[in-house]
Amino acid sequence: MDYLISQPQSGSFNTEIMRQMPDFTEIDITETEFIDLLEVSMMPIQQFFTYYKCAIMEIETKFKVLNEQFSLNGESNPIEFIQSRIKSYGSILRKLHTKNIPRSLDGIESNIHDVAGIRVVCSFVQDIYRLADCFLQQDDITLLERKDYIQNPKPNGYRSLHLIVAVPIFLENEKRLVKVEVQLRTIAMDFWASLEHKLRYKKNLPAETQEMLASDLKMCADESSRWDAKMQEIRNQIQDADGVRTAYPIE
Ligand code: 0O2
Repeated sequence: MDYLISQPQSGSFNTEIMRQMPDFTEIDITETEFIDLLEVSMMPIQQFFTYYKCAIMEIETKFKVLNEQFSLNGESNPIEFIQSRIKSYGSILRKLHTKNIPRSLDGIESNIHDVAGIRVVCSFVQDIYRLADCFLQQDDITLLERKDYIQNPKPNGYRSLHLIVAVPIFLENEKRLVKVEVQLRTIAMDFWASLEHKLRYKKNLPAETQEMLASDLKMCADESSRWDAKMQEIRNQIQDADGVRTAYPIE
């Protein structure tokens, strides 16, 4: 699923809901009544996804604020771009199936942590850790899980810092805590992950070709990791020369 602000898509999830609904053709109701019934049935699902959209807005704003604040210290903005997405119904259903989770809104809420996803892309690795620390210090953010695939890349070469957090959203009569997955990466990590993602979903390639491409991608991942380190080193030297370096150790 591409990271953009996107509406939940219709698809297999809707098909599943429709399958579980009574056969209205066998009930004596008008088309208008049918549409009304359908709207009422869909409402809890729409409401459910709206909470995630609101949580995305909250978190996106937090990163935009940090981006502005960093630039006040005479540094350039650390964030190159932010993307977000609501996980597609198909992708949610696949995860429910793989993890043997009940197909219900409760099942999704409790077990799928990346229904709402935000990707924060920076130029430099140190900015990722600095932003993550500033973000996690905010008293309305609860860290549920941290996976550091930068310090510990996946065997295929995937690198990113993942934070699963809970953020409150304030509604008319209630406050709800909503889970969001934040992925922080450099431009190089993002470039690599987009290409690798395409390979992952190419099922029609011969196994031999898949293996060869995976091995090439691993080499690119190692190379891009070296680039990130070198670019960071160069930036540190430039900042030292300008006297604006903010010492920030990478963990
Ligand atoms: P999509 O299409 O981005 O939604 P968990 O969520 O903890 O139960 P999971 O899903 O293994 O278990 O968590 P993990 O490994 O932290 O991965 C979550 C997301 O990170 C993935 O979501 C991808 O967006 C990204 N990701 C993780 N590993 C890789 C990888 O090897 N390559 C690429 N390109 N992206 C990766 P989804 O649901 O897989 O996909």
